Amino acid sequence: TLRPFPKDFLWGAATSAYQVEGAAQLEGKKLSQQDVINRRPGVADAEVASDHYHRYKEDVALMKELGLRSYRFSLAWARIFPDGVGDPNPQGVQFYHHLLDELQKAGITPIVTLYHYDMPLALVEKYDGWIDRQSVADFAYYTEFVLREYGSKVKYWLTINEQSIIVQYWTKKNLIPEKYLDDPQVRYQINHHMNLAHATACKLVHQLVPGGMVGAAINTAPIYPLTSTPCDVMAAQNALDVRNLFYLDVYFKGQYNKAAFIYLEEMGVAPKIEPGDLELFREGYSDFLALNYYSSDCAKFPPPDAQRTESGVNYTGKKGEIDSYETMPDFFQIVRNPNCDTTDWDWAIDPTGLECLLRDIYTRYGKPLMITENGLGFFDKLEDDGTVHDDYRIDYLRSHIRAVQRAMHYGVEVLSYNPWSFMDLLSTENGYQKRYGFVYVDRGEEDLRTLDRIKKDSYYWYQQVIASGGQK
Ligand code: BGP
Repeated sequence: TLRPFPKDFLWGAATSAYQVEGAAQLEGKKLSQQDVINRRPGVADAEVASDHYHRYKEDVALMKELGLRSYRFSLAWARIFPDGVGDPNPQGVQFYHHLLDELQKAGITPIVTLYHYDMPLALVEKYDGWIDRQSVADFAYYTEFVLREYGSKVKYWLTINEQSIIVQYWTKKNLIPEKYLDDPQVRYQINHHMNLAHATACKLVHQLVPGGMVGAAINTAPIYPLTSTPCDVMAAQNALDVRNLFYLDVYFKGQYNKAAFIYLEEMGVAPKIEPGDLELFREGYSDFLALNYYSSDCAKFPPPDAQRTESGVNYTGKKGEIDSYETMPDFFQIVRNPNCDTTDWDWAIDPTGLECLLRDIYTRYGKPLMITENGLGFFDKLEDDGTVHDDYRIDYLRSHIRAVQRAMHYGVEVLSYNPWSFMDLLSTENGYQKRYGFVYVDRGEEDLRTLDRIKKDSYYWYQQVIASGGQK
């Protein structure tokens, strides 16, 4: 039998600012990069999202009733500093105080992300955002203010959400200005600036928040060789270095993964490193790693003529749409895992992969881990009687919770589990068609939406899970 979860385990749930708040241009907030993305027709925008900005009290009451011990959310930089730097926006600053106070009254531990894809538009217009090294100093300015303001209310800080996404989906996620899309080095330079920003924020947390703990939130997946041929095994090792350790070695060893860096240099895309950068990496060490886990990957050795390609995105929710995954010439090609079922959006469902990943990362770096995203996107159906029967989501989460428990049984230190997402929110590619929440948000058609909150079956199930300490 598996050892039970510790009594103080933080059972939580997650969201991010632009995906739930709405109020994109209200009460002093100015636009962020996310607010101006040209979303495909029919996909909701961030203007209203789930209207959490106005309904946070109701939402925190629902969290309390659910029994949450932690809540992972992000601050909207452009709500606090509408122009990215300069004068703070008092109403925006107050909003997060109110939210944090409400959470505190409900006995819920906040886990706060500083940056979740939403660069203030002012900085994108001024110098193209993360492409310019000035972004590191501006992020530090924002971070220092935030830590002085909320440091006494927040112990757990997450720096940057999923910086690898920019590198792996460079044309797809609308995060790089168009004029740079053909320059492959830019993606690695942005990533380097994010590493510097991350390290600076870690240092600041250590300086300004007594007892504070800080880490990055990264999307990582275990990478299996497609077959047991030595060249596929080699390709899986190459992919591990480039897709995972290239990020994690910076957080925990203060250096770039050697194999990945040499390969990128040979490709002519390695980032420019200035004197002192690597020292900063080492000074800005992480206390833990936050993992966003949805699925696992498979790798094979690419054919000799293969070109560099980014990963595909399934936009429709019709299984089987994705046939292109990231390819690195002469190094690896990511392919579909023939042994795993997938979600409607072609994401492999693999709870065992989560256990593998947790054990592997903990063995490598020996630092505590937390899960800050994990969940199943689905076309949920609101029944006429106001219920949502999402047993598929319950199955998904139950098997992943068991994987976390198994990893902990074998010695991995996991602090917290925060499924994506607490409530339905603006999915990055599919708006409200692809839902993840325990709480359904009625977005209806434009003029029909009530924005009512409706508890899904998974809400009642997770309530039992938490109440029973993870035994259900
Ligand atoms: C992660 C992001 C989240 C969230 C999630 C689900 O990469 O950190 O912001 O959106 O993925 O992705 P999607 O909305 O595309 O289904």
